[in-house]
Amino acid sequence: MENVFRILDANVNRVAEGLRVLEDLARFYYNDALLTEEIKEIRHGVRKSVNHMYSCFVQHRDSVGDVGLSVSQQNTLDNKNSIRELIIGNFKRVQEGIRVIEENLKILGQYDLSKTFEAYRYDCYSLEKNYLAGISKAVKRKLPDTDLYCLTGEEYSLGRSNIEVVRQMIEAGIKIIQYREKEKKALYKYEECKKIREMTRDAGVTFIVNDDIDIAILVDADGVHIGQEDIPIEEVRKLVGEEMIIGVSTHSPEQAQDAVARGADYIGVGPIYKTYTKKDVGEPVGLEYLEYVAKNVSIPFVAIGGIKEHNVAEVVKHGARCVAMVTEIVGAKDIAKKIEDIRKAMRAAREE
Ligand code: 3NM
Repeated sequence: MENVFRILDANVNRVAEGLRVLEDLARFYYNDALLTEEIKEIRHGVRKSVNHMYSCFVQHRDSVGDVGLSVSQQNTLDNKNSIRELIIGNFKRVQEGIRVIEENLKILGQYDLSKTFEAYRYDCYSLEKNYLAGISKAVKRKLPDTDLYCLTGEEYSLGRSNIEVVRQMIEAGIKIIQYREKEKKALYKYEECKKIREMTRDAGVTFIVNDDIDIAILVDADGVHIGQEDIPIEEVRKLVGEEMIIGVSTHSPEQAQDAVARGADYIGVGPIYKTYTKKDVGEPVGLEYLEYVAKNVSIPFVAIGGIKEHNVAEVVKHGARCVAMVTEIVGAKDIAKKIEDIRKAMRAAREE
């Protein structure tokens, strides 16, 4: 019977520590005050409800003599590859720990207290659901609410490297940048993305990698952008997890609805005008499709394809809050001035 206290002590600590991990992620990683408060309440509740047995717990504690310690230090089953896995792992630990407490309290004849823990376990099940939904919201928050989305294109960059062009984009205050290079070998793309990831992270700029899911994962990009003939969105999600942004190029209302239903975080809408930058893209879809998306699509969208300083006002007037450009920006002699002029034109169009 004495060792029941040892089991209770170990599990109360396990539960409270697991809850603390979850609480700190909610607080410092996701800045979610509501979740933080909910978890804290359960954690305090757990500690308080066994307070009357605390001295008994400590008396029976024998961490040095714990036969499970060396086993746990040797196995790698506990490795966590993502924050999502860390969250799920800790919820399981908490729920299992509570179950052990419930059962052992029954042995001690403390049925009412056992019921209290059963209620905590159910609270944790619904908390886990809310927590995971909260992560998806956090992903959306990483998509900046911004006017200009810039893409690289070294062959149009007047002899400047992608790194140099990205540096100038960041200096000009661009908040989202996509690395897009169709011709380079993987090694060079990887090296460039690694560098751009560093630069964008330092500047608080969202970084998206086109097509190469492996590179996006390896450099810890904020997102990946895929086309209609790439791996299906659900499969990409399995690879990148819940926290990475998935953007999808769409060219028709059907494709837009399909991308939303399958879990895209934002869509590209285009090509609005004729473009020679994307080699395999069809004829322009025009402003009509853009208007459709502005009225009917609830997730963020970005207009793209042949957009220039001289026609950006028209795009804004047809419902685009964010526009993406390749050649107009990377091909400008003075990138900062070009960005400033485009922004001026967009502001004027919005105010008209
Ligand atoms: N995607 P530029 S059009 C990368 O319609 C890309 O999905 C498009 O380049 C689409 O600004 C496009 O030089 C190229 O026209 C955009």
